[in-house]
Amino acid sequence: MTKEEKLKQVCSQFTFKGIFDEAEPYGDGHINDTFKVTYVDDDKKPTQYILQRVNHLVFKNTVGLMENIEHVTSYLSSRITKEQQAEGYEILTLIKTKGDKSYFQDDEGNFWRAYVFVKHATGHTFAEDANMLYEAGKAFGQFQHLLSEYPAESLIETIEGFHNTIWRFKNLKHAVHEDPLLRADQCREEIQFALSREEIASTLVRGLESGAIPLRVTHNDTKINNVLLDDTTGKGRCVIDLDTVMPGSALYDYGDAIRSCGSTIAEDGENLEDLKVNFEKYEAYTKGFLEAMGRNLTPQEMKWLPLAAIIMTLECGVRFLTDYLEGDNYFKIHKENHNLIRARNQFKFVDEMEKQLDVMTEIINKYWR
Ligand code: ADP
Ligand code: GN1
Ligand code: MG
Repeated sequence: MTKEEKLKQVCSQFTFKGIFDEAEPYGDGHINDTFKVTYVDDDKKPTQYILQRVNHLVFKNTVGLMENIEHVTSYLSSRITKEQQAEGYEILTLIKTKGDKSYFQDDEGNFWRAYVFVKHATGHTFAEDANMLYEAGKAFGQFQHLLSEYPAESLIETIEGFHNTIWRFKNLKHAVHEDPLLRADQCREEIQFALSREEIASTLVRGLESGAIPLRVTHNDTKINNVLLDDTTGKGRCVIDLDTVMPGSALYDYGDAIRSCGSTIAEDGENLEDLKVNFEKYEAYTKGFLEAMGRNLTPQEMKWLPLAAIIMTLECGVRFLTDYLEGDNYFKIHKENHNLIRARNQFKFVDEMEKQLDVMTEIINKYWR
């Protein structure tokens, strides 16, 4: 069976309307396999859908994960305000299978799911325009605000210890020790950079443990291409990639977003001398996020926002470096040493933010509400 025939067969399991026309790979996520599927009606009018093969090596309890998404999306749909809808903001919507389930498991054990395609909107991997980041911050802030009363204990942890930075460092040390591909010698400086910051990196995890910051329902993967922005108005249209929605910290979401959009170059850019904090983008995202979510945050959360940006960037660098040492099993790579390039980039960003912590704090203070 060709890939196209396989996709067509999978599509036939879902309640898509019309006749299958085509399926093509879509987006540049690092985890799942995503396809844009087109169906046509009798007049050849096309309707698009998103079809995804969930990465079940990453998400081991795929059934529990799909239950999380079902519950969270239906809750969000009941909470979204008329004003938000009027502004074009929408909730990601699952499309059921013909057997009325939210996923289809094929005979090779792969899990497939489908979503309504959000039209005329884009998830930007690198946003040039600061206003886009204001809109992205507002959308992620609104998302978290809408979930602020959701019972966190009813959600499963789709990846155990996902943002447990203490555990992430343990994994790095294990990978350095095992060094299965003899890659450690090539990145001694990066390993040292990370390990010298191990103590500070545990601040958020310890803060949750001690109750200094509250546990909330959070997105946990607030990379900037996980919010679709309207192609015409630039406004936030839909928060996507809900696989990691689970109990977490608001600081994870803020910090991870700054990690992904607050630098002058892309996540895998190699010209590190050009990598600086882009304060215009930093401020735009912060303003949007705090306008939507600031009222919910405690003083301790507000205080730790800039530190969270540093910690989440460090954590991601540690994850890229660990994956590089282990043989690139987790993140999709598109060139040689891709994960090492990404790790170096994240660590340079950490270094820059450490030098700019005072300026970042001043910006937070401007929007403290
Ligand atoms: P991954 O976990 O691999 O990042 P995502 O769920 O983020 O997977 O999807 C990958 C990409 O597919 C996104 O960055 C976005 O460009 C696109 N995408 C996902 N869902 C939709 C949707 N409902 N409508 C339009 N585009 C989507
Ligand atoms: C992955 O799935 P995607 O591409 O949106 C990863 C994030 C990382 C990010 C780095 C489930 O995000 O945690 O921060 O790559 N998602 C998962 O680009 O591990
Ligand atoms: Mg994604």
